[in-house]
Amino acid sequence: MFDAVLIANRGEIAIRIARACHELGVRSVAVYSEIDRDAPHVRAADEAHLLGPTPAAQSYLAIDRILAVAAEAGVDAIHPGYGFLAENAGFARAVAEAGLTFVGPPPDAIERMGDKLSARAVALAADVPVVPGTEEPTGEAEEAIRFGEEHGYPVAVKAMFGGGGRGMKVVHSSAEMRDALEAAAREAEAAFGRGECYLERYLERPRHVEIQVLADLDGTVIHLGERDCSLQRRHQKLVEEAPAPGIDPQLRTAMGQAAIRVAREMGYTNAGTCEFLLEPPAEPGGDASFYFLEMNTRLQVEHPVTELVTGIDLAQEQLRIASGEGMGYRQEDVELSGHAIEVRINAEEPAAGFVPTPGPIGTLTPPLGPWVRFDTGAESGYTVPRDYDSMIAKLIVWGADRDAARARMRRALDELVLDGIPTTVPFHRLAMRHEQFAAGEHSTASVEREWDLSELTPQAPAQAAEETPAPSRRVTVEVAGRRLEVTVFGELAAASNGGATARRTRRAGSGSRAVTVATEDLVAPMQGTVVKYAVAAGDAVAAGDTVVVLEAMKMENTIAAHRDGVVGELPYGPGDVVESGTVLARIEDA
Ligand code: MV4
Repeated sequence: MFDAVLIANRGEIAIRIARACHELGVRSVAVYSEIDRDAPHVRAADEAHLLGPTPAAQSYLAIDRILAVAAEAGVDAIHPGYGFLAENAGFARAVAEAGLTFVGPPPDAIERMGDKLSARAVALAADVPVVPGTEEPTGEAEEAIRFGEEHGYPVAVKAMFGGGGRGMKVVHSSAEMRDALEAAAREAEAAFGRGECYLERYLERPRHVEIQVLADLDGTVIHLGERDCSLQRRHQKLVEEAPAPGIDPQLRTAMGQAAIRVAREMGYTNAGTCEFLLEPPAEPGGDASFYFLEMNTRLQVEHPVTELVTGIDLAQEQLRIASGEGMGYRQEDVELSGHAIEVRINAEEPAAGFVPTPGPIGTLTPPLGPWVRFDTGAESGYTVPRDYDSMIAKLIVWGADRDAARARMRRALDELVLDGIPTTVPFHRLAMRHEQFAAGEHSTASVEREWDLSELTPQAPAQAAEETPAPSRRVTVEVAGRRLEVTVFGELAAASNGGATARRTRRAGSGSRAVTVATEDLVAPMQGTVVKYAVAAGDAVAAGDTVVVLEAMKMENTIAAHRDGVVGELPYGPGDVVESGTVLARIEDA
C-alpha cells in the first residue's frame, strides 16, 4: 500500500478519499485554493498545502502546482476524485512521468473514452450493443439526411468530444438536419475545441442505467451491479439509486458482462462506470433493450449507493488496485443486498429553474440514525463559494427494499437542518413522494417534461455575504527551532496588526519581522492552588521573572512572566484554587 496520497480535489469527495486513506493507514495530503483555506476538506487530511488563487485554473486544475506540492509532500500517488483533472489523460501522463501513481485507469483508456466515437468502436469490438448510429464523424448534411430517412426520426446529433449530454441536438425531420448539424458543430467547437459530430437514433424516454466495474492490474474485471440515475434535469443528476427498479438478475448479468467486455477490450484498470440507455420493452412482457453510451473513467458522485448495496468500499478498492496490492473481491463475492438511494443537495433554487444560490450556510445539522450517510464538504457557518460546482452534500440511505429506503429518505430529509441558502431539499421531498418515482416509472424526461414543480415555493434567499476579505499577514516563526515563513489569517492577523490583545514585541535581524503573538494575560498552565504571588500590582517585570507559585499535584510550579511589562491587579490570593487557563495576572505594556 502507498505511504502517502495527494488528493487533487476539494469538498465532499476529498473528504471521502481522506477517510479511505485513514482507514488504510495511508498519509493523506489535501490541497486547497485561497478561498478554501478554511474548508472542511483541508482539515480532513493529515496535512494540507495551498495550490494558488481561487479560480480552478490556478488551483485545482493547475497541473504544475499539484505536481510541485506532491513532490514537496513526498507522496507516492495522486487521487483525482471526480471533475477537475479526473478524466484528463494529460494529467494522468504527467503524474506517471513525475514517478507517481495515478489512482485511476491508464491514460490511453481515458483518451479512448473521451472520444465518444472511439468509445462506440470499443463497445462494438467488444460485442456490446450501441444505439444504431454512425461510425465516422458526420460530413455532408445529405449524408445525415439519408441516415434519418433510413433509421427514422428523431435523430440525435452528438459531439464527438462532448459527454454528459452537452452538445447534443435532437432532430425531428430532414428539414431540421442542416441547421442542427451546424449548431451542434458550432457549440461543440466553442465548448470542447473540437466540432466533429456523429449521429444516433434518438430514444425518446430512456432510463439511464450505469454499471460499476472494478479492474485489477492483473486483468481481473468484475462488476458491482447497476445504478439508476434517470432522475435528472438538464443532464445534472438529482437522485440515484441501486439497484435499478425493474432490472431482473438476467438483465443485470447481461449488462454487467457487457461492461466487463468493454473494460477488457481496452485494458482498463481501476474503477469505472459504463453508462447505458435502457429502453422499456416494446410490448408489455417483452424484453428491455440496453445500449452502451459512454464510459466514465473515474469514481462517480453516486458511488455510495453501490457501496451501500454491496458493502464494498470503492475508494479503498481504488487505492488497493492502484498500489498493486490487488482488489479484495472476486465476482462471486459480490452480492447485492437491499436498496440505496442518494439525493444531491445543491445550492440551487428548484422553484426558480434550479438557479445556483451560493452563499453562507447558517446551521447545518446532518440527519442521523440507522442506515443514513451524509457526505459533505460543508458545515455550519460555511460559505458555498460561487467559484466551483453547487453541490453541498449527498444524503444517502439504505433500506431493506425500495419502499423502506424511500421512507427512510423522507425521514432523513425531515431531520436535516440546512438553512441560510436555498437548496434542492424541497425538490427531493417532492420527488420522494411523487407517484411516478414511487412506482419506479420515471425516466430521463420526467423532471423536465412530466413533473409539476409549481407547488415548490422559493426559499428565503441568502443573506448578503460579508464582502470584507479576511486579513492576512506574513510572519516568521520558529517551530522546534526550524525557521518557517507562515501566513496568519483572521483574528491573529488583525491582532498582530495592532489589535487590542496582541503586540508586536521584537524585531529580529533585518528584513522579515519576527512576531510574537502574545496577549497581556498570563494564564495558569494547569489546575492548582495559588501558593503566593512573587510580585505586587504595579511592579515592573521582565519576561522570565517568577510571577506566581502554583501548587499542583503536590508540586510547586513557578509561573513566569511571558513578556516584559508592568503587573496589573492581582485577582487571586494564597489558597485560591484556579482552573487551567485562568488568567493569573495581566502584564501590561510599561
Ligand atoms: C441519448 C439519448 C437518447 N438517444 N442518445 C445525454 C447524456 C449523454 N451521456 C447521452 N445522453 C443521451 N443520449 C440517444 N441516442 C438521451 C440522452 C439523455 C440522457 C442520457 C442519460 C441521462 C440523462 C439524459 C437526459 C437527457 C437525454
